[in-house]
Amino acid sequence: MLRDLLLVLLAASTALGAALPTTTACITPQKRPSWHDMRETDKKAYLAANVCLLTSPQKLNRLPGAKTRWDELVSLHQIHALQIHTTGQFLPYHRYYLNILSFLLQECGYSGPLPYWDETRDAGKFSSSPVFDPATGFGGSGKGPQNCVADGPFVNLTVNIGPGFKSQPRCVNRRITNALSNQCGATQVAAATSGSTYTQALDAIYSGPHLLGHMALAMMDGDSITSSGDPLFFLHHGFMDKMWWDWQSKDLTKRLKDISGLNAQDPAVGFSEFPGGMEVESAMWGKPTPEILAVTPDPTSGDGGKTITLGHVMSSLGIIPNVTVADVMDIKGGYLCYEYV
Ligand SMILES: [Cu+2]
Repeated sequence: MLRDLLLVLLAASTALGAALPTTTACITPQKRPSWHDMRETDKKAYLAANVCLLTSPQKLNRLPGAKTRWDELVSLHQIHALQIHTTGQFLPYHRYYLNILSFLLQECGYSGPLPYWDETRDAGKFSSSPVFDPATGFGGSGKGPQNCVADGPFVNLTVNIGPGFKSQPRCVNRRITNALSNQCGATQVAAATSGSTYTQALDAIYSGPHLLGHMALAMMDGDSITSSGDPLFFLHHGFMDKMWWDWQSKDLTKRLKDISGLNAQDPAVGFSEFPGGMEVESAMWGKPTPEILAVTPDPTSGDGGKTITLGHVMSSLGIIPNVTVADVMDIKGGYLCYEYV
């Protein structure tokens, strides 16, 4: 009798617990368009908000070298660089990173969707893409010894984070190489999203369209640590995020939970695209300074070991709340609420 009563009480409390929402439901996903398909007014509003961040003062007072709000975003990438490249964190952290930009743009009055760049439409001929239009795009290939952008909205603007682990004022710079951009075509994208496991998709996206796109654009001196200084970075990474989602969408039941890899670089490997491991690679961009190390989060947070799990905690160091990998696995899961069109 007593046991039956306890079972009823237990069932009732479980039902109550289940009724409590843990996150808001995603009813109307925001539609993220390719740059090609955006209205001119929306393009201009997006670019203006980026310029606003590049020219607004920093707010956190704790990110080394950051002078502007934009610098804080770039600094986050610098601080996390050795945790989020050539590791299992690559795709989830950059998805979260896009969401941080989305939040920051709202501070500058832009609440529209983040655009991405469907690079397959411009593969092999990046420089003639509408993305680089001087009036309604990001401006074109840089000029002069520093490859500073010479037209478009980011002319004469300064980024104070980078190169590498330094913090020095630099112009927004890039150099487009059309021949490398043919690796971002539909065939290559299909190949990058054809694997059956997260590890396969991660490696193929990272070493394929992601890397070749970076090489074709050489944003911020082609620097792996701080290439997000060029606002164009987020259009390229929107495309990478879409690629991951397209891969996930082929088998959501399995792939919304499929995560694997390390949560920080293996020192013997470093960045997979460079030989020699971390020590040799540090000749290119230096090592994290004591100031950077002082604010670098523990890469094993939420994992309890060196392997990334769904419980892995990702940090924006106070720009927006920290989240777990589980929170960003589904772009329509509630914490995130968008789709690619
Ligand atoms: Cu990155």
